[in-house]
Amino acid sequence: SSLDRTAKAERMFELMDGFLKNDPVSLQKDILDHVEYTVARSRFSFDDFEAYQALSHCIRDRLIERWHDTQIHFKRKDPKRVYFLSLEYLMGRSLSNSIINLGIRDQCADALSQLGFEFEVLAEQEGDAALGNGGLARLSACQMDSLATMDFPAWGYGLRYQYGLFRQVILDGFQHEQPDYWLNFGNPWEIERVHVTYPVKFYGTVEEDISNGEKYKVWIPGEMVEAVAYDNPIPGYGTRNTITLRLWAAKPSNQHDMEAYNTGDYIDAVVTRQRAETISSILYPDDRSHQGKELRLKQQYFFVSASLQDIIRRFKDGHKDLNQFPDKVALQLNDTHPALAIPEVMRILVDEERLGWNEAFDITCKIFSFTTHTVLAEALEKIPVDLLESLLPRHLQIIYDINSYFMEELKRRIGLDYNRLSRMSIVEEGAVKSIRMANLSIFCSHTVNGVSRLHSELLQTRVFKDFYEMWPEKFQCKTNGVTQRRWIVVSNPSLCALISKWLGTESWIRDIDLLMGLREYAADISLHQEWQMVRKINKMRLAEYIEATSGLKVSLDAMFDVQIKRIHEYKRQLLNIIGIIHRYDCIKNMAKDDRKKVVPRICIIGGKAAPGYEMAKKIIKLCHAVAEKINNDSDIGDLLKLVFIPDYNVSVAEMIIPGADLSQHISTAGHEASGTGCMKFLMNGCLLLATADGSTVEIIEEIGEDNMFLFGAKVHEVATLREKGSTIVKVPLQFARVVRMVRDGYFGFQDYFQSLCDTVEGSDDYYLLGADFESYLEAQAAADKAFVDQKKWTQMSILSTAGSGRFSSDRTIQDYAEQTWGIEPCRCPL
Ligand code: GLS
Repeated sequence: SSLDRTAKAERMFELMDGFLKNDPVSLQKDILDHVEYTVARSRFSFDDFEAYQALSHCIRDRLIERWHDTQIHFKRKDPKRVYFLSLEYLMGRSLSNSIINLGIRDQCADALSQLGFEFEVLAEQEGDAALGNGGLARLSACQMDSLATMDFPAWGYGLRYQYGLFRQVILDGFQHEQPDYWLNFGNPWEIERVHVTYPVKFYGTVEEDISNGEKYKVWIPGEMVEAVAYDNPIPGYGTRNTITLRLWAAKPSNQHDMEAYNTGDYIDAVVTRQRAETISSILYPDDRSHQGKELRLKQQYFFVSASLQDIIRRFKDGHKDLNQFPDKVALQLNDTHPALAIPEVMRILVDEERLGWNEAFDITCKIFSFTTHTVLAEALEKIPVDLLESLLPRHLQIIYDINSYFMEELKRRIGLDYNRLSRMSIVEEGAVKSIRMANLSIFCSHTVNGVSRLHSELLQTRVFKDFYEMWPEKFQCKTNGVTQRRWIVVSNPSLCALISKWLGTESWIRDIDLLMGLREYAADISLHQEWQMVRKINKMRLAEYIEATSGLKVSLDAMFDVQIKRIHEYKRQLLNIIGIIHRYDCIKNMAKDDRKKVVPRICIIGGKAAPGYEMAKKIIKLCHAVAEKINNDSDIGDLLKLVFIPDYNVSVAEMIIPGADLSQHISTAGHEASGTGCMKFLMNGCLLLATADGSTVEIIEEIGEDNMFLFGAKVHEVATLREKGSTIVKVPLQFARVVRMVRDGYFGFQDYFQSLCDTVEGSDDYYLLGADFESYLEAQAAADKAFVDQKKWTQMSILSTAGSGRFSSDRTIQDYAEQTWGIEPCRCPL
């Protein structure tokens, strides 16, 4: 009986001596226990890495307690839940973030120092969990933190890749990729759930059957793979709530293939089964193009199928009527990567649950919402029909059925406008017949959103115009945000303390709007002094890192000018490098006296190029070639340095961002859907040099144009500039001069750089580097001028942090919860 169960639970709790304690002595004991019993080292002799492992397990135990309580609480309350489906999560490190969210940072530091260890040193032992490419994947991680902190009943689902994003190694200035086998030393932040497994089917045929006089389809699969759950507890800050990020790993199915074993080919049979594991083995490193590869499609379906089985199992544990599904479940598609969930839900409802097609479709359309993260039509995912037909034959049929229903409805509304029908169709005819995953997602979701206001407008007026005109009410905007827990509290502890001191509270860590309170002190001299001191400490940390990685000594008085992000032509790292060459050229040609007026700069660039993206790789090489020249020119001295930071990742960002004075977000207007790096810099009081693209447009509204350095063509001007080309574009002579220097081999590798130069000259300058150059230089000059006036600069810096509240992922998640998912907080009692 339930009474017996309660009594038993109480007895067990007594035996356990209650929850784990967080005073330094208890923590020390637990750490030492883990040294001895988990890491299996002697408690009298263990190194930093072993201490990190033991500490992580000690923290993990505490996470698990809260996580269990949260899951039980959710189960008891049975609220509507949101399931966030994403193929990528860039979690970075977990240790610091966990202890901060658990609220035991100081106790841990004390416990460790008494054992003779330093917390910061141990935290450095942890590798990054890099299960994603860039902004999209880090956004998922930030949103998980906000979902937990704000007590929402949420689950994240994804893939547990064995190889994360490649490591970038630079040899002779060229990028080389090396595998990131991140699980080599174990991962204390996950819990393997050997009993939470589901079969996932592939290939085979579809047959028709008749039952009770009704025809229905049966998918006879040709291959079966097992999905095993790995749970990553995500702790909220200032709450007991700890939610689950469930990542799936592929394992050979336990269903024996008797045929193969009977024929005696045992070795072959085992080897074939083992191949199943490749499904979750590697993250695709290209965030730009989708090449229609079978393995990628397998990954997508594998994760979607396992997640949906899990979600439906949880729903059925307490509910019988599938018509209630939309009252209990919201499914969020993070880009089109998980869009196969749509035909999969239809397949389950129609083929397995035997619901009628219309009823099933009605349920489907009520549960899905879709976020798109791109502006570029060419980046939209398309799956070749041939591929889908062989891998998921039943899903292709369902997609065709959805499409014919869609086309009929369209014809009713717009008549026989064949051009429009073919533009909107889910099926693209052509040389390679394909499925347009975005069209499928829009038609079958109740809401579709962009990730900044500008992006959302572009979706309505350009990318998905036809759809918007048909269903304007579906379209929403959810401007991205980042979590202040990781991007201030974890990565910039000195600034965190300073903010709390001046606001007289730590509440801003959960209630970010309070940051606005800093505006009141923006001109206060004593805040200025403390602010500058904090900035200096962070610059010192960054300078040490630069010296350690590149051997270059840099002056703390120089302006640290940073551009860190994936290398893409549209992000225009090349514009930055051309600007640096121009600056170098100017200094070289200056009289001695004039040089005294030059503001010294340390230009810092970091980012990975997709392995097959040739131009991006050339940009990295050019950066190194230019750095080589400038940094070894004694005539220039400390006036200008260029550093490329290798292997950019989340933890490198955590160190760079707090130490940056200026950061560049200089994409050609209309190309960056949102950008989230700019928000992290803003929070940390770094000034932005930016184009009016993506979320910067909204940043301008918050902090005012005067507090940043804005330049470049606006979105509405870009098309005209491209169309009219040389008739209206004024490319300054300095630009041509710099490109000529590169072409003439001033930085070596003359032949290699020609094709790169071709991309920015004349009508081939698609991203308008030439057209924006003059205005870019003006913005740079304004930044130099402001930097000389440290009082002004500091005030701008304070106002940047003060105005960053709107860009917290807490605000984004609140908007999704209210406007898209219809979910409420469900707070676990303390
Ligand atoms: C991206 C966009 O390119 C970014 O502008 C955006 O900030 C991010 C998160 O919404 O999504 N889309 C993508 O495919 N990778 C990204 O980083």
